[in-house]
Amino acid sequence: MIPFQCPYCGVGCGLYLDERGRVRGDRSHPANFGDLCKKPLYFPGVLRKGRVPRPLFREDKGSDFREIDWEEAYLILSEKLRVLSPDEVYFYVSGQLLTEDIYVINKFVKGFLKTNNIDANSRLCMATPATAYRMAFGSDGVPCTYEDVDDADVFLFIGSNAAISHPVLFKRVLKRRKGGAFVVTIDPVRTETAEMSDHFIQIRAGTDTVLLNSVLYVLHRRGQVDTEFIERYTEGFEEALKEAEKFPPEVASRVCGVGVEDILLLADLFAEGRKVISFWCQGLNQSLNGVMKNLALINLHLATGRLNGRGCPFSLTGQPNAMGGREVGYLSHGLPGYRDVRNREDREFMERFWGTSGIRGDPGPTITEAVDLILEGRIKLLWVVGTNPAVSLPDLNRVEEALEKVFLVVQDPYFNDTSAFANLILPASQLGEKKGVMTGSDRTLTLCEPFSVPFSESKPDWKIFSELAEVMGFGKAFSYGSPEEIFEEFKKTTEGRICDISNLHYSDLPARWGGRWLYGDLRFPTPSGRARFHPAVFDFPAGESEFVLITGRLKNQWHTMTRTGKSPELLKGEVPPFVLMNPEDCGEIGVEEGDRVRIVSKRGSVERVVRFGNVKRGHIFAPFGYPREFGEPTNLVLTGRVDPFSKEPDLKFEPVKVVKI
Ligand SMILES: Nc1nc2c(c(=O)[nH]1)N[C@H]1C(S)=C(S)[C@@H](COP(=O)(O)OP(=O)(O)OC[C@H]3O[C@@H](n4cnc5c(=O)[nH]c(N)nc54)[C@H](O)[C@@H]3O)O[C@H]1N2
Ligand SMILES: Nc1nc2c(c(=O)[nH]1)N[C@H]1C(S)=C(S)[C@@H](COP(=O)(O)OP(=O)(O)OC[C@H]3O[C@@H](n4cnc5c(=O)[nH]c(N)nc54)[C@H](O)[C@@H]3O)O[C@H]1N2
Ligand code: SF4
Ligand SMILES: [Mo]
Repeated sequence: MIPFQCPYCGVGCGLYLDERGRVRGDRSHPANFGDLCKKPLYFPGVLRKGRVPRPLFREDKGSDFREIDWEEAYLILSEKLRVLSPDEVYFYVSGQLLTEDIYVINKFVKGFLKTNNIDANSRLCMATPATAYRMAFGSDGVPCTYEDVDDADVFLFIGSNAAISHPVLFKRVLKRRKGGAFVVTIDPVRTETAEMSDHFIQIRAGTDTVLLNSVLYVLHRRGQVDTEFIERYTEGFEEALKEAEKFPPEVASRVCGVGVEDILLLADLFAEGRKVISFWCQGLNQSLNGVMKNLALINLHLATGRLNGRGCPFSLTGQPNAMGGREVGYLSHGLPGYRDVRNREDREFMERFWGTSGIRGDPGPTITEAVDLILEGRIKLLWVVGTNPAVSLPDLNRVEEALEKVFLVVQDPYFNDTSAFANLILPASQLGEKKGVMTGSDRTLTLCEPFSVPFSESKPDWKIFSELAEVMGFGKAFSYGSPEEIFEEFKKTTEGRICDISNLHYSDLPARWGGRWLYGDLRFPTPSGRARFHPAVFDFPAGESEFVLITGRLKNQWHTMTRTGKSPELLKGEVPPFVLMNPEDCGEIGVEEGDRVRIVSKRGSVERVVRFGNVKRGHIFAPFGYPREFGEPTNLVLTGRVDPFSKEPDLKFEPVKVVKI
């Protein structure tokens, strides 16, 4: 039995390969107790399909690639990195790498190249909840764990289609529902999750802050807030309430397009439920108003004392190791052990620890800012590891221009849409071919054992960076003999921190940091020791448009389909690229199911086949992950305006027109 964590969603299911090479759920794993969904079943079958066999290079993007060996690849890279200034290079990494991989890359970039020009695809995903958690509780990290599902009696899914995005966790909730728990879903689309809920609130996209403020208003008016909890453990309630008072139910009902009774019901559930868990994901995160949406929801938990044994605001992690990335600090401001480059003590600690100096104190640009800097000619080398920005970043016409312009290194197991723009393609080994850990949504670390030798000449990501570091003369700091040595080093950076894993060894995993409840004693790592309310300000341009385009996920496909898209079983029903539309909206513009339409924004347009669905009037829903092999990527249409606090792009609200072809 070879155990590993599922390479797909953040539920972090423990899996293993049986004697016949089939993927099974690990009964002893606390995230899934043997359960699993369909996607990983087909992983071994695509492990070796369409892989990059060896390093490929072309100086000039007009010419063909030539095969090179690793030695030449390292020489090319070390030469480039020597000639360019630290501000002229940029690294874009991923929540799908192993912790050991990201730790080494982060150390290489922030500690030794001495630049904070690094970001991760978490910028498009978890930057918002990481920001909101820190604002409210003083630290990032989900306060409760999956165990808390098993005795909760009210579940809220807001901006989350967990039935397809986090299926095993959702099944755990459904089990509770059978036992009498009440499930509410809030979404502009009647999703799979909504279908299986007790109550569905079809909200107008972008307006959650108003709805949640209104619930706080009602709770307060009815005397249903937990005054004792507020006084003893929190601060800032009055200011938050003042903001909420702008939104009586009649007002909120109009702004959000929901019933007054929906708002009252939510208030009742928060007031009267025994234990209330709110799950949220990208419907709240990927929004211009994203951090405020998150805070408005956390405010409700604080106002009703819904923490620990009484509930939890539970941000669902998207990628399998985005939590590990947060522990390692891979965003442009982070350092290992939940440290921050802006904090001098944190920098000094890491400098001593790494035996280096000069870690920069200013966060680097985010990935969307880096695209601008490339176009301005200020970033000249971009190194992409484990993400596919040519499909997944917003405003793709602009991204394509930047990818054309920059010296592009793509480190990936597979050929993908981004490597089509590359100068240098580096074959990475993937999960199943390398050892290391990942951390799932509820802070559980799982050790992934390899079940195959690395494909062709591919190497684990940590090894590529360590070997380059040696060529560049960073020497001893990167002379790792195994991933375990890296883990042993990394874990020391967490000693005494909230994410302390310093006493865990590979042999102890799966295990979780932070205990069952991160704030079990209701003392919070804020200066005052109290959790903080924040006024959740609704600042969202209403804008006149024919339709609002929402983008999101497919049930059986993983993002840009480099693995799941190679499996015919998983493609069934998910191609050709489609758009979900309300039949009445279709009637008004003379479109039938099966018609082809063009979705047009200020920035670009894509062609899609119409499917009827229960989408709120005036909204349309399109999956985003299709690579060019299947049609035009959805993100050609998106503008990429960002939340001012988290700098996460809004990928869920694009004003568009729909034109019949
Ligand atoms: N099958 C599958 N599962 C996945 C992934 C995958 O690619 N495929 N990816 C993983 C990753 S990285 C992530 S981040 C997660 C994402 O998981 P989810 O966030 O659950 O997925 P999305 O489809 O992006 O968006 C969720 C819902 O938000 C709704 N929504 C849009 N705008 C609003 C709004 O303004 N308010 C509210 N209340 N709702 C809104 C959408 O209609 C959609 O139903 O999934 C993970 N799991
Ligand atoms: N419109 C719109 N856009 C979105 C979203 C949305 O909801 N709407 N969601 C956003 C979110 S939440 C996310 S998380 C992103 C996801 O967007 P991406 O990160 O671009 O999507 P993936 O297809 O998961 O890309 C992962 C890449 O890593 C490679 N890979 C897998 N394992 C390894 C490894 O071990 N090493 C290396 N080097 N490479 C590896 C895969 O082959 C693949 O090319 O998309 C974002 N973009
Ligand atoms: S629920 Fe998520 S982690 Fe679990 S098997 Fe499915 S994709 Fe993998
Ligand atoms: Mo994500």
